[in-house]
Amino acid sequence: MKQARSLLPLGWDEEWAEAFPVDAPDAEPGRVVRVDRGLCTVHAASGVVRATYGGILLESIAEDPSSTPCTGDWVVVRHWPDDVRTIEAVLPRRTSVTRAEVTGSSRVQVLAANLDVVAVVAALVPEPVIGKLERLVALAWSSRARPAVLLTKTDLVNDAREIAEDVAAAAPGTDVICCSVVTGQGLDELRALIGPQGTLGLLGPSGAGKSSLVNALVGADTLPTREIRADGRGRHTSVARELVMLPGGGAIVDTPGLRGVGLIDAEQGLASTFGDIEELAGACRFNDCSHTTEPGCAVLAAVEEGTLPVRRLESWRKLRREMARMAARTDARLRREQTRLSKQRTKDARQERRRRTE
Ligand SMILES: Nc1nc2c(ncn2[C@@H]2O[C@H](COP(=O)(O)OP(=O)(O)O)[C@@H](O)[C@H]2O)c(=O)[nH]1
Ligand SMILES: [Mg+2]
Ligand SMILES: [Zn+2]
Repeated sequence: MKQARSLLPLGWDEEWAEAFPVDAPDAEPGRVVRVDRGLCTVHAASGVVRATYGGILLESIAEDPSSTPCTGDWVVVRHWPDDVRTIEAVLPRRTSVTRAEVTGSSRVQVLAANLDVVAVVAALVPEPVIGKLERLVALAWSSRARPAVLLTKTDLVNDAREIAEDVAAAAPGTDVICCSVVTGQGLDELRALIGPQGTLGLLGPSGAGKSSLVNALVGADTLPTREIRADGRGRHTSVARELVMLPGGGAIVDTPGLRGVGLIDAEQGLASTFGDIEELAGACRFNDCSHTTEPGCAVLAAVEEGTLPVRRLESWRKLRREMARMAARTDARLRREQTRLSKQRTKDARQERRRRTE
């Protein structure tokens, strides 16, 4: 623990120290700051180092790609006599923001790990689309970190309160903070939310103001911000996810524009984001009520009474459909793999028989 004192502002604590699997003079803990194709920048106890993947780690990556180090991971760094550094292991993640890998695969990619707060960032101008926010809030919940919503650019609107109230109603149990890097509004509140040892992750489309927030909290221009297009949308550039340390402790991770975010494991997130609907569903007459046409449906009754906005029910349905699609894709992949294996076994058995009769 003593040698890791310099890691305290990055969130190192007793629990991490206990989870650290080795006790050797050439091994030390560190936190991954960024990853560039197999080469990690790690903030280790002894300073910032660059490290490649060690043999054991490569083996476990081959078995399970989600064990690839990502920004925010706590890792074991080994120092070799020739000054080479390798990452030998990734400590079990407390939280992780994941997305499904593109094009039909049901594998997940971990975008950032061990975030304490995951904030969905949306600009007040143009006015945020609640349905899109709800999706990202569900993703934030599914990370197991504390979710928050940051409504940026308050300096551009007369009254942010009404929008903030709509957002708060759509995201129960979530801190909603209105902020501006121009006036400084909300920045103290955000700083307090992170605390001296916490890590904040930012999720949201490009142009929302994420990099500007990082720069405002760091107090220097560390990340490039981009001029916005005339139509108000940000240009798409992919930015490396980088963990930036904050003065006074704590850290912040700016994830790039999350387009096509898949929802694996979002079931839990969905239940939290739509807690009101899940609760109503408990009062439906039928256990397997789909809340579409069934008699005695408490969800439909609430829509009828006007206590549940129909738009909210629609968002919930849309997310459910998306999750069902993802689950089906996972099943299809499993089936394909099973078919391939059983074909291989038949072939092996045939060869074995032939070999015996020869
Ligand atoms: N007026 C105003 N503009 C902002 C604010 N925050 C960011 N912007 C502008 O919005 C644009 C996108 O910001 P940026 O931080 O690059 O967004 P990112 O893509 O989410 O990282 C830039 O032109 C910023 O100057 C704010 O609080 N007020
Ligand atoms: Mg940016
Ligand atoms: Zn129902």
